[in-house]
Amino acid sequence: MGLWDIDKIEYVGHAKGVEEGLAFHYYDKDRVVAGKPMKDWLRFAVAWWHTFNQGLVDPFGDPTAQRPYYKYTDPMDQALAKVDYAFELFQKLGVEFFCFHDRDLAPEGDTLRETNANLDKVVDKIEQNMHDTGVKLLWNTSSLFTNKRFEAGAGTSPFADIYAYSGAQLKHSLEIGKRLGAENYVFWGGREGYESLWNTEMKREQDHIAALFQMCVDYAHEIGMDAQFLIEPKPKEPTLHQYDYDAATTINFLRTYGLDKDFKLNLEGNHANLAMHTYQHEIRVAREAGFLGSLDANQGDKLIGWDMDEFPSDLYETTAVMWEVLAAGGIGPHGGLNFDAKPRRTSFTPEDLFRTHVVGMDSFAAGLLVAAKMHEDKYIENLQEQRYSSFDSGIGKSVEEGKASLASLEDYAIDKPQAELIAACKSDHLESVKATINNYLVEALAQA
Ligand code: XUL
Ligand code: CO
Repeated sequence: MGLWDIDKIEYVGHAKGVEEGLAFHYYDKDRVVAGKPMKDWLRFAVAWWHTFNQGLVDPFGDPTAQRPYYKYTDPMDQALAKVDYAFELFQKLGVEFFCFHDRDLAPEGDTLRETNANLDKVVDKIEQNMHDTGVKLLWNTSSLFTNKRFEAGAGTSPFADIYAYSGAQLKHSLEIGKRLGAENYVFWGGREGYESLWNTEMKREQDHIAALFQMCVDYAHEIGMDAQFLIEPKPKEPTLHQYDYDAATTINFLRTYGLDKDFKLNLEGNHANLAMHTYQHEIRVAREAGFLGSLDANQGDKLIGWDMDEFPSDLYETTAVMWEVLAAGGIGPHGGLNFDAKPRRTSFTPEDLFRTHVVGMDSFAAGLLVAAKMHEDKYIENLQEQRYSSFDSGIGKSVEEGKASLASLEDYAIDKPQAELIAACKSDHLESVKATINNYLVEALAQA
């Protein structure tokens, strides 16, 4: 049976009699939907930090996770053993990508030189496993927030030694990305922000981190690393206010510093909620501005204000996400769905790691099926076209063609009676739209 006491997860359709949670009912990887196999729309990835390292702690409690490799007590032995467990899990789930932070893989030494040497041993083993299995690296990243030296940030730290260390750490991380053929490279600035404006020079900090990003772009060109660079927005947690607050703020930052040609965004469901947005909102903003890069697949909870990193199970949300993805023709140039998610603290067995991925994969596969049916019928496209149709001719058309002025708008509107203006507004029957979306969910899944 291998290292994990579990069989390969198979697609069973609507078959009964399989153990619930350990088979796919919707994710049929080679099934063609909207012109592409499901696996190519979804490009699932396992997140090393949650799946292999997360002990299932919360701010009030000890870890509860039970993992087979805890029998290796030496940190380096355990780090190397995890590689075997990881690649077997990828294959048993049928996931073709993974993601990691440099510090997820190996323990730190006293100097960066020692730390890099530990890391390289594990990367050697990962490279061999990638070669043997065909599993690919969706993205890697650098943890510039875990170690206490980053207490006040990395690229925005007020301490030049920490800034220099961060650049040095990034350099090696980019080299690893190139070596492993990373499709993307992510920057998440969990400590790039402020706790108080009274001691913070906000613009100076942003100038510093923009310069660091530019150095990364330059170094990637120098070594021929062609991964798509991505920034992952999050408004807060752990830092009170993070500079990459949401998609719109981050796009503004990239344009301000001339980095917009080299970066796109990696958007996460729970981060969107912390910014008081929906996941769909963040994806729409990025998609329409040309910045959709990749997605961290997780969900939050209405009842709690933290980053819960729950595995996705909300079909309404996965449908909305996949509707946007289909509208974009794909997640991004090299994007995928990375499960930046962890089991609840009460789901602590090794088997729960499989169950959580299965629900996440099946929920996105179901969302894809529903959204594809909506696109096939052009349901939303027609609805939106109708809603804005007054801009297709007359005064509306003159606005869209850039031919309108305040004077021409005045000419048009000055003598219009109130009754005519009210008659120009049409009810959108929004509740019926929502009911129709519900019908799509029920019917598309029943037919799947
Ligand atoms: C934290 C988060 C990170 C990034 C990578 O909320 O999402 O795990 O995805 O650093
Ligand atoms: Co994330």
